[in-house]
Amino acid sequence: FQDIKTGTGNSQYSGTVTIGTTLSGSTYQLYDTTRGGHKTYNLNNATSGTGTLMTDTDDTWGTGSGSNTQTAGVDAHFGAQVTWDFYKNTFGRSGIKNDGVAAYSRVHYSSSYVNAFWDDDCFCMTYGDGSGGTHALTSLDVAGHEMSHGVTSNTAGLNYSGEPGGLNEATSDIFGTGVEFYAANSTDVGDYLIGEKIDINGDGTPLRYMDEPDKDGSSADSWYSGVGNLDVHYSSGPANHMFYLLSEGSGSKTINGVTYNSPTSDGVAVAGIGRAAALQIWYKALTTYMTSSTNYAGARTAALNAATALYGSSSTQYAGVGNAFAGINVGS
Ligand code: ASN
Ligand code: ZN
Ligand code: CA
Repeated sequence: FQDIKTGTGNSQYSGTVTIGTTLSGSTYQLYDTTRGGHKTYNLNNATSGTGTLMTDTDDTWGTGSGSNTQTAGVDAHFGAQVTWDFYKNTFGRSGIKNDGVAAYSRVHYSSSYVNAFWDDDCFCMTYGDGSGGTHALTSLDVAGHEMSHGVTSNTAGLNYSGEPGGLNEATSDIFGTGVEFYAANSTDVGDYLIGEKIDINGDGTPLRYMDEPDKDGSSADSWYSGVGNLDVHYSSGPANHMFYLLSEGSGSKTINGVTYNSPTSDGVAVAGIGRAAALQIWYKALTTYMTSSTNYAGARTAALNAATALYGSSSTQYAGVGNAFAGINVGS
């Protein structure tokens, strides 16, 4: 028989979490039938196929024998679960294709692989174990980032190069951050840093900073002609920066214990409209107004159109979009 269960997961990055599982016969599976049928598989260092569906005897995952193997599965399964809930409850979107069907996740890809990636072809998520196998790439903002690539593919379809590529990457950072804030548990309080838990630089610093992207030494803070020649993970900077300014405003601000100091390109102070409204505007811009070739100027128009549709053209939200884009040197 099959029975819907909620297991207990001892994760690496999100504390002790409740995860959707299934009891099949006398074996529990990482199979969440309440969220589109999401399953988490163990690749066991392979680089193709689906490996084996992760199973357990008592529905308490990540402790006892096999804990090292199970831990990454817990984080990946939880990441897909929170990402599903975030899109459903924030935007009314039911899965990556909005068809009620979940993707699946694969952990333990290759050996000490320092990346995670979404694949449109398998419609699946894959996670490496990280350098030395100690920091799997399974933190919540990374999971949300990667699965948001699937949402972008199935909506605006932003090309993965030039300015559209930067907007594609920023969209994943924006919604990955939305997922992290949405979780709001004791270990995922939410921040405007990307990958702060996976120690990808080996010195405890995050991968990216949305408040001031050039703090990573490579990302652009603001738009300039030629920004599209950067790697898409650096040309994302201006859009990440715009989203921070739109949400929180410029200058110094401490949120959940992290202090940010966000500049504007022209030195003119910008007021935030709040993260909730900023997320709604970016989602509507992505799903209604952007196309595969949208560049930074087009993103400004798309976001203004979204603000008009959601709040009206006389709204503080509409004005906020214009001000935030001005703060990254787009429009005026
Ligand atoms: N983790 C990377 C990303 O989502 C994978 C890639 O390069 N596409 O950007
Ligand atoms: Zn990405
Ligand atoms: Ca983060």
